[in-house]
Amino acid sequence: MKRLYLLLLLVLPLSCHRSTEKPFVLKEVIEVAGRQGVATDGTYYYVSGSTALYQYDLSGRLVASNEEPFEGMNGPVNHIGDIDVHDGEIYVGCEYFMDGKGENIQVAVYDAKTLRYVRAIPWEPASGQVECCGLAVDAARGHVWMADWVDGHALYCYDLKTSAYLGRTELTPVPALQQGICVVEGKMLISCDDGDAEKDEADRLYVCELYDSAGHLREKAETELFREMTDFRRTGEIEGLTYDEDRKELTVLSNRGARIILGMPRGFYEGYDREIHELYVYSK
Ligand SMILES: [Ca+2]
Ligand SMILES: [Ca+2]
Repeated sequence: MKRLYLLLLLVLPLSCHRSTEKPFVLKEVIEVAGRQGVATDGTYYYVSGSTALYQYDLSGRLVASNEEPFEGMNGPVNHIGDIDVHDGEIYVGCEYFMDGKGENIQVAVYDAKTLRYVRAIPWEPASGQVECCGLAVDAARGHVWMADWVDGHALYCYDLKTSAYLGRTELTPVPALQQGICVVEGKMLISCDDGDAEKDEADRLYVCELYDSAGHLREKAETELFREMTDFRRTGEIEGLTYDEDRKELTVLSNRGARIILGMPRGFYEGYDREIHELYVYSK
C-alpha cells in the first residue's frame, strides 16, 4: 500500500505537468486550398493562399473564392500572408515580395461576404518593418498588428479606425521565421516555421504580452514557448493561425508533403505528389 502511495506521489505531478505543457487539444483536421493564413468569425473560416482568398463553412465546405485578390489595389502586390477577420471585414497582410524583402507592405481590407478588396492601411516604412508575413486584429484595443518573417525583432501596431502607425514592440528572445500572429485572451501568439522538416522537427507557437498593466504598448515583450506542434500529421511548414473566443478554439494552418529548402520548393517527400494544406482545429 505504501509503495502504491509513493508511486502515485511520483506519477501525479508528472501527469499534471504534461497537461500544462500542451495547451489546447486537437479536435479535427480540415484540408483547404490555401497555404498561407486562416481567420474565423465563428460562422466561416477564411483561408489565404499566396495569391487567393477562400471562404469555407465550419465543416470545411468551400463557399466562395477570390483568385484575383489584387484587383483594384494601390501599387504592385504579389504576396498574401496570414489574415484576420473583424466586423465583417477580412484583414490581409499584403506586399510585393522580391529579392528577400517586401515593398508596398499594407493591410488590405476585404468585404467578408464578397471577398472583394475595399481599402488598405498603408505601412509606415520608417517603422523598420521590411516584410509582412501576417497580421492580427486586436478588436478589444482597436489595433491591428503586423509581423515580419525576414526580420522578426518586432511587431508593428496600427490604429484600426484612423490607420495611424502607433509604434512597435521589440520581441526578446526573437522567435525565428515567424509566419502568423493572433490574439488569444489578450496575449499575442506567434507561429514560427522554426522546426526543420528535413530533420523531422516540429514547428512551434510562442506567446508574449504586448501591453503593460496600464494598457500602453510595451517597448519590449518577452516571448515564451507556448506549444510544440508535435501533433501535425507530418512535420512541414507551419503558417497562419486564428482564435475563436466564443468557441475557445485555436486553428493553425500547416503544409506538408513538399520539400522546401531555404524557401525554395525541391520536390516532395516519399508518399507525396503534392503539398497538402490543412487547418488543425484545437479546443481548450
Ligand atoms: Ca506564410
Ligand atoms: Ca517547419
